[in-house]
Amino acid sequence: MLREMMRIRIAEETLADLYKEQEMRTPTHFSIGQEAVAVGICSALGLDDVAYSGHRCHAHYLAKGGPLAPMVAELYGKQTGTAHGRGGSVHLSAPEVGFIASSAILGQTMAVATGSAWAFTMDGSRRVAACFFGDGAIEEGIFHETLNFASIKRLPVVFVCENNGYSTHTPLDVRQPKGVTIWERARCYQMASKFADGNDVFAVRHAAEEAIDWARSGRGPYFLEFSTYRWREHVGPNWDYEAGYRTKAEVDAWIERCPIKAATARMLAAGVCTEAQVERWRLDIQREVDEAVVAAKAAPFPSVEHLLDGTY
Ligand SMILES: Cc1ncc(C[n+]2csc(CCOP(=O)(O)OP(=O)(O)O)c2C)c(N)n1
Repeated sequence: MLREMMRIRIAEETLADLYKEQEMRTPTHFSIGQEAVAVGICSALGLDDVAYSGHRCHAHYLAKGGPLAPMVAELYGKQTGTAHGRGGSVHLSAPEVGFIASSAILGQTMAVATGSAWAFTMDGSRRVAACFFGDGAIEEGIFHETLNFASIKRLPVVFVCENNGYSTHTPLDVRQPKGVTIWERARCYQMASKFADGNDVFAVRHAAEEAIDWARSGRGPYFLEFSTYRWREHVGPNWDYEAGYRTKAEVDAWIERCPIKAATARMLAAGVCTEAQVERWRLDIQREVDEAVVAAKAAPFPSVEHLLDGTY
């Protein structure tokens, strides 16, 4: 899990640096700082289980096993990308590993994941669907319709809310009545729910195992809320200390609580890995990311003759 978090971080930081060259033309939502939720959940899912995401989807795609090179190529708009360069950063997909789709329409994939879970129930299979979304997505009507439907049908779907405190630049406490907590709201639909520290990959993993077992054993849906924090701007590669909607002290306090730093310290203290091993991982991952970038840059753009392929 630590290595996977490092892989996501290094991939995103490398892409954020390269974004300034303006060769990637897709709007890009980085999840630097939020890696523990993606890894804790996806490491507890089986290959046959499926996952869905929204606009901030790189970490979920990679953690579910989506291949790195086609993701990078997609960001460069190339034919070798996951959607042949037509989808960009917010439409990643790798069905072969169960990462079915991501969509920038807030809340949309909650319903689609629930549809997958319904199909699993009809087929009598024991597969589980998981769906990642932010705290902003719970303000869409589809959130309520979907939770209600999933609960009534007792579907094997795990809803994963990454509460990073903001919907674009608007904090949760001015969007919701005082005292509202997201995970408790799921209880309105008689749904099992839990809150945990989203910067502690082990806490996420424990919550994920409980929720996935619950759903797989036919007890119905499960709602998880994790507290976490986005370090960079809402969309784009930059730091946004000057944007005025949050203080530098707030951002810095969350950087101190880096999920990778915390997991590394814990594993070193427990003697289950060494600093040399972590450094070797870092170098190997950086090489993998650099190779994916070189391949993406060298790959062709989709050809004009195929421009309308996949258009209906
Ligand atoms: C239906 C819909 N309404 C509005 C938007 C514009 N929009 C894109 S991202 C975003 C904020 C989402 O916040 P959250 O769900 O908390 O996710 P985060 O960006 O924090 O990861 C909004 C309002 C959208 N994409 N879709």
